[in-house]
Amino acid sequence: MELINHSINDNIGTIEFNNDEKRNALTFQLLGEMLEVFDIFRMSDVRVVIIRAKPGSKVWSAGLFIDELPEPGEDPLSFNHPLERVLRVIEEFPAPVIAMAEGSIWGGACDLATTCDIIIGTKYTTFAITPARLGVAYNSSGILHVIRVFGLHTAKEMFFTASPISAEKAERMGALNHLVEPVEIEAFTYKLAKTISFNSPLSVSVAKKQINILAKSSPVNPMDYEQIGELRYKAFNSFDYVEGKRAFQEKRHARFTGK
Ligand code: YXS
Repeated sequence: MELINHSINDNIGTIEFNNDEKRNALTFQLLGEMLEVFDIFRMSDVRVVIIRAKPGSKVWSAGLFIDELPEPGEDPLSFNHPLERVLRVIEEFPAPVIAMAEGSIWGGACDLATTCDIIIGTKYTTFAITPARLGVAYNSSGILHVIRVFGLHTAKEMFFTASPISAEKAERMGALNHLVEPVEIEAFTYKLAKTISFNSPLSVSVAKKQINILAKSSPVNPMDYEQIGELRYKAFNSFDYVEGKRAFQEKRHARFTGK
């Protein structure tokens, strides 16, 4: 594994991002390594998983690696995208998954953090949902994660502005389970994980599954779903989508036209 470090101690599995120079951007390789580690954890007696960046990281993850966004016309967040596969593995993993997020969280990494069962942060743990910065139309499962965790109005503001919301606001919205001092986050997180690991893993895994099933909102009617597909195709087949990625790569502000 190059882009993540992993370990198992006292039934607690840890995944640590190891891609600082690219601000832990979620490359296909990093996501593939996460899938491999979850397979290892599934075959071990892991009762809690912690996903973290290196101590002192100002950025937990900068989201999807923009250079790997596909050409126009191809869904940048398709069902089988490695990030979507990681999110489904986290949701289905029998043990709780804790995001120990000391730094800022961007784009698809917000989807990753909000899919985890518990998020522990510090005053640096801001959340920025960025599709609008890149001309992308996020997928429905990711939008649902954000609505469920932040609430309708805040989710809209996050998608419309692409601006970070503060850790304090995230805690007020219930998106952060705990907001602790940077120097305390590691001890606090592992203490919480240890408490969970001493409980019945069967009872804990059944509770996770039940809560996930019961929390799912009412099914979207097929017509609406098809319309969403049409709208998303329009976005990821647009000039704005090309311009968003190019502007990032050229380190300039994007000039969107809405076409
Ligand atoms: O110039 P070098 O080669 O050193 O590389 C720079 C950045 O280009 C690179 N980097 C990234 N490369 C690809 N994809 C990324 N998401 C990404 N983020 C960073 O890492 C090197 C250091 O970055 P730098 O100098 O900007 O670091 P900084 O500490 O000044 O700023 C940290 C950030 C996170 C505030 C800044 O890097 C940033 O704004 N990154 C982009 C965040 C973002 O827009 N993420 C969304 C990715 S797209 C996605 O997740 C979905 C498609 S969606 O947008 O729909 O949610």
